[in-house]
Amino acid sequence: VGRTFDRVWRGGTLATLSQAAEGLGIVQDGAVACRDGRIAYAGPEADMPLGWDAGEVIDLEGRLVTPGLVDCHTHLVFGGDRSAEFEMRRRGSSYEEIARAGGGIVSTVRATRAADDGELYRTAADRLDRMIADGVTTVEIKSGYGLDVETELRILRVARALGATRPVAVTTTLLGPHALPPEFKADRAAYLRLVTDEMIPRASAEGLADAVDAFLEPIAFSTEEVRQVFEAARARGLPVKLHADQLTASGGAALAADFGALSADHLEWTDEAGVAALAEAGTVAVLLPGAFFSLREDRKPPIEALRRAGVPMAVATDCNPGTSPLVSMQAAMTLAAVQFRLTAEEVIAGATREAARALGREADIGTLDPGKACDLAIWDVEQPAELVYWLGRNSLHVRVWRGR
Ligand code: DI6
Ligand code: FE
Repeated sequence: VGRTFDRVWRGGTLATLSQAAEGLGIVQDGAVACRDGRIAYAGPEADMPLGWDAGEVIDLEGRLVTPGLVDCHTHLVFGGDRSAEFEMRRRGSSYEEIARAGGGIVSTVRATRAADDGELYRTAADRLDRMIADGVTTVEIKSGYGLDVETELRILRVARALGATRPVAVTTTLLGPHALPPEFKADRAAYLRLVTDEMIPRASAEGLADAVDAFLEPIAFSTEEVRQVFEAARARGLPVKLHADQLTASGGAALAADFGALSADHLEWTDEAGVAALAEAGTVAVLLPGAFFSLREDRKPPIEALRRAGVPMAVATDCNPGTSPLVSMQAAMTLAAVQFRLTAEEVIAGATREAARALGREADIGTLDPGKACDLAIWDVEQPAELVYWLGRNSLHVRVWRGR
């Protein structure tokens, strides 16, 4: 008879985040066993099959184990940086003013179009390696800084290459309607047609996009334009996500829910009707405290309403050069707890199980349940609450991805 398991981690406290369990699904004196990169067992060590055997047994020395962190909202691949604008904002210019003056997203678009694949890969890989060192095992990467077909597809190819060459799972999202590119200033409809008739079909045909996203704001795209994009995504069988109600109450949450979106993200200006629509649709609310922090916003997402309505809440970095130059999920977790008053349990679930749900991957990752990918984060903390308490302290002891 072959070995029961490839590897077993024992002698620690598990936070399984199992849907069925109470709270974090805490298991004292727990063990996790993996076989072929999948969790074969997760629970009390005492309940492991009698006479089990493993190629390797690792003593957790009492440490806390959670599912690997899932960063479900990043714009990781881009050229250049926006530190100069960051300074302008410190001197009083608003994000919108800078965008209308031709800065903002469009300035990163120029830098991205000018960067070759190698530079896009290298600069994103540096950020990705830091996320991996922070405990991330799955990351979503959006396009959105190309705004022409070739560059948008190039960004998605770089994202796919990052997932193929780094020990992390990557899901990709086409964010064509991120900003209106300068060359289409006089003809918005033509840019929308480029998105619906070329970007989405090409990305879909080449298997480059796992979802489609849009930026619904007066400084970006309108409800009608986003509807066109979402119809085109639906026609290609691609799920949708939406940057919704971040800067204004634009009915983004309701629109996302209307399309059964995987997630509606930001939500600072979402109202009760939007919350009810999200609850009805089962759409995940993705909270992005890095942008809230960097933009010095003062309007918080309707957390209490989301809680009451039972809307699943996820937390992500929104890593992007303009509004959230944040690379650490651990920091995003602390910011979410402090700024949005989320409990430790809500934040840890939001950075694992609910983030997996926001990617449509809750069947495969996000909890310590048999059959799921054996993606673990093993922490140097005594209490789970420390994961949302420390800021700037990397509490990760060891990260396990697909059993390694
Ligand atoms: N909302 C945001 O905060 C980012 N994109 C979006 O749709 C901003 C992206 C940038 O400023 O570069
Ligand atoms: Fe974003």
